[in-house]
Order: sequence, then C-alpha cells, then structure tokens
Amino acid sequence: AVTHSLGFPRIGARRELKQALEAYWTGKIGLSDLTEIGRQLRERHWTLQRRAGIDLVPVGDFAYYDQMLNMTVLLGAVPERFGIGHEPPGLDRYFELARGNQDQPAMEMTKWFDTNYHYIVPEFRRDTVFHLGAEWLFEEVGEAKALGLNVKPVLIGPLTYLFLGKAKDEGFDRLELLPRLLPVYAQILGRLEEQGVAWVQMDEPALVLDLPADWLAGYREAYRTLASGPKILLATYFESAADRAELMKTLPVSGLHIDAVAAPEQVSDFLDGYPSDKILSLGLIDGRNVWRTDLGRALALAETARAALGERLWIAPSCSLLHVPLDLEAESELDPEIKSWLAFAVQKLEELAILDKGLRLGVEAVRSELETQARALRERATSPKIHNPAVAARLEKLTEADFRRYSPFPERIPLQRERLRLPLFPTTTIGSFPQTPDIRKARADYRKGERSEAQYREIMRKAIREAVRKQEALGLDLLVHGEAERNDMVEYFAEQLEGFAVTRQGWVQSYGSRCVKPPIIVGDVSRPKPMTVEWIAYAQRQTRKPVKGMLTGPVTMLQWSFVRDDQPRAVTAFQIALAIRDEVGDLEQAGVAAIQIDEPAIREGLPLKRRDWDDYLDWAVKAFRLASSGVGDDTQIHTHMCYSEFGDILPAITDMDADVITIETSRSGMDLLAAFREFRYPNDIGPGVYDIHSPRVPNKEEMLRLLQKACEAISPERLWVNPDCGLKTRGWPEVEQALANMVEAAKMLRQRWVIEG
Ligand code: THG
Ligand code: ZN
Repeated sequence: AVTHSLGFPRIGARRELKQALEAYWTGKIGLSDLTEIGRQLRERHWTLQRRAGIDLVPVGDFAYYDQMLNMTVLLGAVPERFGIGHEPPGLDRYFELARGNQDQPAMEMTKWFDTNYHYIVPEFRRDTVFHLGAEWLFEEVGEAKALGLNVKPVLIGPLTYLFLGKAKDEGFDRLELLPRLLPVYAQILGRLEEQGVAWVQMDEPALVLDLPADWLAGYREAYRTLASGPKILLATYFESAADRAELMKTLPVSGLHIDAVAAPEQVSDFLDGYPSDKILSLGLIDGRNVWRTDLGRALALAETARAALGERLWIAPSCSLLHVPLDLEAESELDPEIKSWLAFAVQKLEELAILDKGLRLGVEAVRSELETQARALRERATSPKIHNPAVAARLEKLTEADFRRYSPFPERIPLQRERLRLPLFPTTTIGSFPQTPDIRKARADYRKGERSEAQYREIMRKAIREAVRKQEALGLDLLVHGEAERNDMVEYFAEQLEGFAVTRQGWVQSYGSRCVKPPIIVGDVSRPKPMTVEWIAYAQRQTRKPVKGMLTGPVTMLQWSFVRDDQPRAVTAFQIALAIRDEVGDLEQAGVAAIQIDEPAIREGLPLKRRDWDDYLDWAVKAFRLASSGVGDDTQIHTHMCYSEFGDILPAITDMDADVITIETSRSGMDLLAAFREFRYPNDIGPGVYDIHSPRVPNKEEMLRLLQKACEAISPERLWVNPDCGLKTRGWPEVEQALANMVEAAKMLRQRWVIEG
C-alpha cells in the first residue's frame, strides 16, 4: 500500500525551533539564522520520514508559529487592523500577527479540536477578500523536491478554514466568504500542479463536527470548484465521519482519509459501496496517543480494506503526528518495561512500515515483528505496574455520599466566613507567583545533581517566605504560597502519583514556541504520600492570614496527559480524583481552611460531538466532586477556570458546587458575567479584574469599574476580587504594582458599598 503521513512534529528533538524562535525574538540571532534552522529541521524531518519508508512526505506542516496562521498568510487574509496591506508579510510581520505589536493585540488563539495544540484564529469581516499571499508553501515544495522526495502538500481545506475562523462583524455568516475564497484555493492548486505535485492533502476535520446543513452543502460547491487541479486527498480525523460518508463518497475528489483509531467502526461504512475512482486512506496508527499499536488487529483491518480496494488502499497514522513527542529513544531514564509499551512519532512510522510490509508480503513476512509487539501488549495488559487491586476496590465501594458535601452551600458559607474572617469583597490571587530566574535555575541545578535536596528546599522556602511577605505588605486577604516548587501544574503532581510516568524529552508543541511534556497515565492511579502539605503548611506558619492550598483537578490532570487506552476516561478520572481527595483531606488535617482545585481544562474536554456532551459532563463534574467533597462544611473549596467560553456548560459548573469559582473575564470586559447572572450562579465568584496575559499594569479606577460592573451581575456578598489567572509568567515589579492597585480597588468598593448600602 502507499504509506503517507499527515504531518510531523516540527519543534525538533532538542526543541531547536523553540530555541531559535526565542533567540530571534530577543535579538540574539538574525533572520537568516532562524530560517536556516527552519530549513534544516524540515530537511531532517522529511529525510527521517522517507528513511522510515513513508512514500509521500507531507509539505506545509512546517510553520514558524502555526500552520493555521500560515494558511491565513497563504490566502492573503491578514486582518486589516495590522495595516500590512496586500503585500505578503515577511516573518517579522507574521510574528506580529501571532504575538501582537505596539498598536494591535495578537490574533486570538484557541484549541485545535480536542487536542492541546492552539491555533491562531482567522478573523473574518463582511468585506474580507482573499488573494494569493505568501510563497512559503511553494518554496518548501521546491526544497523537498530538490531532495528527491515524493511530496504531498498539506492544506487546511476551505470549509474547515472558514469554520474555525471567527466573524468579527455582527450579523454576518463567514460561510458567505466561500465564493471569494475558492478561487484562491484554485490558484494555489494550480501553482502546485505547475510544480509537478500529483497529490494534495486537504484537511477537512470540520466534517467530524456537528455541521449545519448549509456548511455541508458548501463542501459540494467547494470540491466541485477545485476538481480540476492535482488529485485531492480529503482528510478527516479525531472522530467518526460516518455520518458524512455518503457526502464524502460523492465529492469529486480522488481520495479520502479516515481515522480508523478514533472510530474503527466507520471503516465498514466507508467500504460499503466505496466508489471505484477513489483511493481510501486508513489512519491505523494513533497520532494522538503514545501507546504501541496492536499491529495484528491493525493488519487484519487493513487486509479487509485491501480485499475491497486492492491497490487503492493507502495507510497512515490517524492524524498529524504533531500531537505526540518525537522519539522514544531519547528517553533513557524511562522504565524499560513501560518504554516497551510506547511509541512516539518515529516509532509510529516504524509501525506503519511493518503494516506495509505485512500487506505487501503477507502476514508470515512480519510474524516476528507482530509477535514482539503482541508480547509487549500482553505484558502491559497483565503488568503489576498497571493494576492496583486496592484502587479498583476503593472505586467499587464509592457511594452517592462520597460525591456530596455534608451541607448545601447556604449552610456552609457562613461557617467558612467565620473561620476565615474575610472582609466583604475579599482579595486573593489564583495561585502562582513569578517563577524568577533564581527559582528556575535552582530547579535545573537540582535536576542535574548540582545542588543538594536540602539546598533546593531552602531556596524554595525562601521564595515562599518572600511571596507571603509581599502579599501581607500588599494587604491581600487570602494568601497563596506561590508555587515556586512547581514546574508545571500537571507534571508536578504526575511526578508524585503512582500510575503516572513522566518523560525527559517528550515535548509536544502547545502554541508558537511553547511546549509541554504531557505525563503518561500508565496504570491505576494512587497517592503514595502527601504532595503539597509540607509547602502549604510552611507558608501558613509564616503568617496569621489564611493560606489557600493549591491543587490541580482530576479532569485537568487527565486532559493534559496521555491517557490509558485500556479503560474509559471516566474511570481514570475517578482514580485521580480519589488521589486528590486524599491530598485535600491531609491539607484539611493540617489546618488549611481554603483549598483550591483548579480545573482550567474542564471546558476543553468537551467531546467533539454534542451527543456525547452530557455523558462527559456527568462524569467530569462527578470527578471534581469526588476530589472535593470529603471536607467539613467550614473548609472552603475554590476552583479556577480560564479560557472562558463556558456559557454553554454553566449548569455543569454550578453542579461542581465549589464554594468559590475564579474565572477569566477581564479581557471580555466582564461579558461572561451576564451568563452567570442569567443562570443565577448560586455560589461565590471571583471574576478576574486584571488580565495577566499582558505586561500592562491596570490602574485602580479601571479595576473598580470592572468590579462595579460585576456588582450588577453578582450579589455583592458573593463577589471576590482577584486576577484572571496565575502570575507565574509575569515579573514581580508589575505584579506588585497591579496587585496593589487591585487591593486599592477592593477597598474603594467596600467604602462605596458601606456608604451606599
Ligand atoms: N500545563 C500543561 N498543559 C497545558 C498548560 C499548562 N496546556 C494548556 C495550556 N497550559 C497551554 N499553555 C502553555 C503555556 C506556557 C507553556 C506551555 C503551555 C510554557 N512552556 C515552557 C516552554 O515551552 O518554554 C516549558 C515549561 C517547562 O519547562 O515545563 O511556557 O500550564 N501541562
Ligand atoms: Zn487560569
């Protein structure tokens, strides 16, 4: 079969692209240094894929910031507000789009489907026009061809491109832009054809979403218009496209790609009456997760398809490999047994090559590879590293009462107020304070063994003492310890929990130059010993004001990790919830009166199809309640969420029954609060009054205005005063100034309230 990949990680084995980008942005290297590193990475990654046996290598999956932003400049759809005009932007202006400039905020960023990758959202207006823009794609095709490679340019298809953008004019439907957009796609395809390109991959993952009928009709129009150029492989992934099978089969394209990992059952829907003029590409290797493939099963599925399709069967990973780390070989410290269960991008291509060999030469030819893989999978299925009977038994014994606080909120809140002794409009922060170079260096040195544990702990204690002292001086009411000891809010806990594995080099791009190392949930989760109590208790000993305990919630732990594929997500979430519940209990025992359990990822965990929402929200809310409900009425549970847009899940958020929720609102001028008011959110709420994503220090009048606006939506005794999010990415001087203004604003509000009230 023809083997291909839909896209490949671009950041580099040692995050070379990240280093180069950040060095360029700070003026340490020049443009030609940056573009030379980009070129080398492309060459290295293409060659690597070719050597692994990939017949058609993807071109156009590389980007200096984001592949969606590359589409925007390729289509000449740069927002007017940047004043760039119709000339294609060079890299400098391109970075301004992504990161903002003196006059203009950056283009918005949001999650790419249900992955943890963020793309730059196209901005559309009624008068948006398109024209052929940047030459980058054609240059890269030239580069790859010069290396003697068979190339397959990758574009985001016109409907998905429009659907994922945002209409910036009121009462205007971005689908109206399709007729203006298609001629530019046709031009791009024409240029690629001139370069001798035979196949173009058009990513249309929007097809797996709940699309309105007029959008579906748009697919017919679009692909009829684009039928005359190079052959088109229309790619869907992340979910089943079975609902669209009839539409897709009748589009005038030369091939379809479907995800046979996320939705293996759809293969038969597509094979059934598959048109004889099209190839079918099956995504057989999971591009979203890190587990080795059950090659026997994948080969059997491929053989079924081959019986129907013959040479018209192509095979590939399920989606772009952008979402997994590059190479497992870099993980020299990972437990060898666990390692034998895993495959990163490079290993996934090796798996694909085995499938291809099996298809070409028969199962016998790959017997030993299949055996080795099957043995690893059998060992995984029965390993004591995975199965912890005590965890299973504890889940078994849960009752309704474990998911409920003792008393309802109206009875709890007076007890909490009395215990915490907070004023009206209490001030607090979300949890993290600036991670200073000292703190980062101490952690790096400790990891390298250049610093003893005792020295490391003393540096962290000092950071905590200073954070507490600063908060006291600022006059904040509910303090935090500042999280100096944490690298990342998920990794920190994953390192300490049984059932998780962490990597040293397993970087996955999050956005631009930013990466995360998602932990791997390998087995049943449990907590061998307290994870945060010592630090919080230390902070509490430095002050008479209350200090909040700070934890990451079960849904966020799950969402930002690679998850088990051998049990439902809900079961894993409940296991994590129990581990956190133990930590909450220990914090309470240690006298901590307020405990925050962050769930920033709860909204983004929503399944792609609406029909799956209720089921997800049901277990996600339960997981949070399981983690948080073990405390007495007078212990206050906080939660925090960012990336707003939760208008549509407010009932679920209310169901979480946190005593206090802090949310991101300042960027939207408190718009979100209208939703909370309409819904009559019953518990305490802290709408952020200070946008921490920008170095700008808001003044007290500005924050007071936001608070007064908040008072119109929330009853004043329910209102908290806090920033939008954690402060770890900011510097101390701006943080101190902004928090001083925030405390001042709260005082002014209290005064007015006393006078008027
Ligand atoms: N932690 C984890 N996943 C996340 C976030 C997180 N996913 C969603 C969201 N937050 C993504 N946002 C960011 C913001 C900053 C960084 C990464 C993702 C970042 N990373 C450092 C870098 O690339 O330099 C690496 C940090 C490190 O050394 O661990 O700045 O907060 N798990
Ligand atoms: Zn946040």
